[in-house]
Amino acid sequence: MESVDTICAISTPSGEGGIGILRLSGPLAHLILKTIFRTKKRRGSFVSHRLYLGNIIDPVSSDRIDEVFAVFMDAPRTYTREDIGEVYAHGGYAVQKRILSLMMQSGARLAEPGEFTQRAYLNGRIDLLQAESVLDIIESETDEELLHAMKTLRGLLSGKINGFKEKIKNVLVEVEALIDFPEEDIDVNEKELFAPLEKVTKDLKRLIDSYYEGNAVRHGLEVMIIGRTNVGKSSLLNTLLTKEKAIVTPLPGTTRDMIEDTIHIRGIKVRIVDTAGIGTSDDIVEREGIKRVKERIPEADLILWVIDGSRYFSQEDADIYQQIKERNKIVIINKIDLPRLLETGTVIEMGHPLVEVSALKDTGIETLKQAIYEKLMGKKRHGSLLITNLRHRTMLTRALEAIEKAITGSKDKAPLEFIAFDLRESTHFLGEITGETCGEEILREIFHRFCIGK
Ligand SMILES: Nc1nc2c(ncn2[C@@H]2O[C@H](COP(=O)(O)OP(=O)(O)OP(=O)(O)O)[C@@H](O)[C@H]2O)c(=O)[nH]1
Ligand SMILES: [Mg+2]
Repeated sequence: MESVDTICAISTPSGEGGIGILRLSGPLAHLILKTIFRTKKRRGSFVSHRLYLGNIIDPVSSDRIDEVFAVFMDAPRTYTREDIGEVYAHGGYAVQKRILSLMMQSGARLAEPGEFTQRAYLNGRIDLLQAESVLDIIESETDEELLHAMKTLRGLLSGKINGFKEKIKNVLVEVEALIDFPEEDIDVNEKELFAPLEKVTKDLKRLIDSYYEGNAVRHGLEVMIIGRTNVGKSSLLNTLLTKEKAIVTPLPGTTRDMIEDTIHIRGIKVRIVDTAGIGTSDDIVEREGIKRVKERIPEADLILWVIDGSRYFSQEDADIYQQIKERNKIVIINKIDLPRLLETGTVIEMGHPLVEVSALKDTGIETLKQAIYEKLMGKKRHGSLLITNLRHRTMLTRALEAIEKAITGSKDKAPLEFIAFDLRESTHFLGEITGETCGEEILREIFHRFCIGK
């Protein structure tokens, strides 16, 4: 697809900075840059991919706007596969705005969000999966997220999906041959013919399953701190966050609303939620707080159940246990810096693991973090390729369903036309992930999530 116009944008974040980068892409990119960029010696001819020091000059008033570096990059060895011009200016707002408007006066149009990457995709330099991973890289907060986004950008996930597609297509070709030339009486062993699909099904399932971990890497998981009043829930939140986020007082019933913040544990984003102490209360606000906690318990990925080690196990603790016993949980005995009154035996039977901490003295917190990580991620370390995007999971699931239908059809001796249809469907869904068979609507939605200038 040929893009006709030339786009421009400021690619660095707005505000003051050391440098500000402006970009042009399209057939007029070099011409426009030459109109506004002057070096001492050189006029008109620049070697591709080489950095030149010079000035940005207003071609109408001859005003000197800024001293900059500029680079001309010839298509197709560029990000968009079009001619690209870039300017490294001083990072001030006025400077960048002025240069941008000179570019526009000289014939460029302001780029839409993600339009450079969209052109890279439309011109076949990257597929849709890779384009989306560019956004993931920009938005990565943890090393782990970045690692997975980079793997996708390198095309590893695309390779895997294309591999599935190839295998399905090979089967499809044979099925179509059988449909087209039934009279040839080709000697086929149907079992052998459909065998590769079983392996594709297995691999697809594994990839779909990786979404839980992938999603954890990408969006984080929710961990709720639960317990009766005054056991030190808010203190624990603060210690985990290493800041005084929640109010802590010696009075029971201090926390009423849910208070939450995010920490990173070994590359996983964990949203920790402190809650109102569960118990019987006459206070209407506290009762509402408790109601909300109970409603949210089923949504949490993990419960941290806090018990006060310096007090006896109470009926209230036992009641709370009833609420969370089916949940993924860690039992925490807090206040171990105080003399122990809690009978640990009772608690050990109630859950595993059991972690002893002092939120006040910051003891046992590393062990707790390790336990949180293991409880959330389990043994599930796919390590290799993960899917982190709901759109991808949906399409993979549809592709899987279509293949399973084809396999069932082959076993039930369904007409070959039906089987061919299902196989074609599955390759179509896989194609949507990489953008090969993707509608305008989806493209627009994806690229509009980008910032301008990327
Ligand atoms: N000695 C000791 N005191 C602690 C520890 N953790 C919390 N406390 C104290 O216990 C009291 C209650 O702490 P909070 O963190 O407010 O307890 P909470 O569970 O959030 O209480 P509510 O919000 O009322 O349900 C405060 O006086 C804390 O200083 C601990 O590990 N050791
Ligand atoms: Mg509290």
